[in-house]
Amino acid sequence: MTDRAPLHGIESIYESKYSNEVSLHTDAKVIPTTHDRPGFFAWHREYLRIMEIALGCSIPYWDTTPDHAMNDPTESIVWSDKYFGNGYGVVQTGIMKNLPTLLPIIRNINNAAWLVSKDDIKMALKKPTLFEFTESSPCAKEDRTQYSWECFHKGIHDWISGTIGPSNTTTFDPIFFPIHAFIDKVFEIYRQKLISKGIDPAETYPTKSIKNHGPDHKMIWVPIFPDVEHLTNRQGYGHELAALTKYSFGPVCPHCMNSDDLYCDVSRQLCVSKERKEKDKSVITTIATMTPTGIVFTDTLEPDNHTRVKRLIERTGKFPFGKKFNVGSRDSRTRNDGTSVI
Ligand SMILES: [Cu+2]
Repeated sequence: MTDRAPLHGIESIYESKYSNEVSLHTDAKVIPTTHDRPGFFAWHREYLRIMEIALGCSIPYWDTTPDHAMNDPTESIVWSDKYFGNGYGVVQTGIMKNLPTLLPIIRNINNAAWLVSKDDIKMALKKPTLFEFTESSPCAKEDRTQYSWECFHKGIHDWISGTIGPSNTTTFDPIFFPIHAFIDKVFEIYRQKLISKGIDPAETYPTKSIKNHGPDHKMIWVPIFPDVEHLTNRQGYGHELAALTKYSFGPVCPHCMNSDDLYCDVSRQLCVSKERKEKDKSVITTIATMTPTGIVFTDTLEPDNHTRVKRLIERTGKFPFGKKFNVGSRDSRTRNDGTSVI
């Protein structure tokens, strides 16, 4: 059994291990059977488990609600050397820097969409049946009350943007895994809610509008791990798989896990992330220039804000990332300035 702990309190995530397991997600055959329908929850649940076996350690979950609760979530301590690293441009700080990934990790936080809030979670957990909880076709509409839990998750991808935005590159930013562990945690809360009402989630796997996502559809794993057992989607909703993971409680007032990086906003009864430190508000960027005498490297200290992304585009051109998730609503605090192509 793995014990998935919340992000706060865990200071190292992947250490030095990160390899091609990420391509399990990005394969063109895999994407249609793992997104936009109930198979999403089954496949991603098993994927987290495979990743944990490959890493030899458990993945913490990133509960985004303390960041959403800030006045300015872009200044959260998670965008610092202690956690995920810088939020704009190429990731050069934090526990995810210098990973041997095939694509650069690039971010452009807060341009679009949203981070999941406590209200979003409440809204998702109120869905009357698994069908409503998992049905994702209205994500492109503005009305958030119509959103499935999968829709809410798409907002996090698009809020961070860059490498994690499109499904064909998303896993190359390892922040993918703490996000998906959080999504899976809420899926588990919903599953337990059904069980407490005497409903078996595997038995009631949605069978309405489930093209490519049928209950007996076997999850696809490109053959990196030839021995991986191909569970069915229904098994992905079942007790046996769920029993392999346990989630610790997330941050709640008044103690907010006694974390140095959270505080309790008593009036709203919400744990809120603290701001990153001054030293984390800029990043040293090394630029290579060709000169007649050879390559010259110059170090510049750039503020970790949106201008860093603009300069990156000027220097290297737009990155050939695929299509982002199509979500209709956005947090009014996002920039929405059209640079979400990165
Ligand atoms: Cu995702």
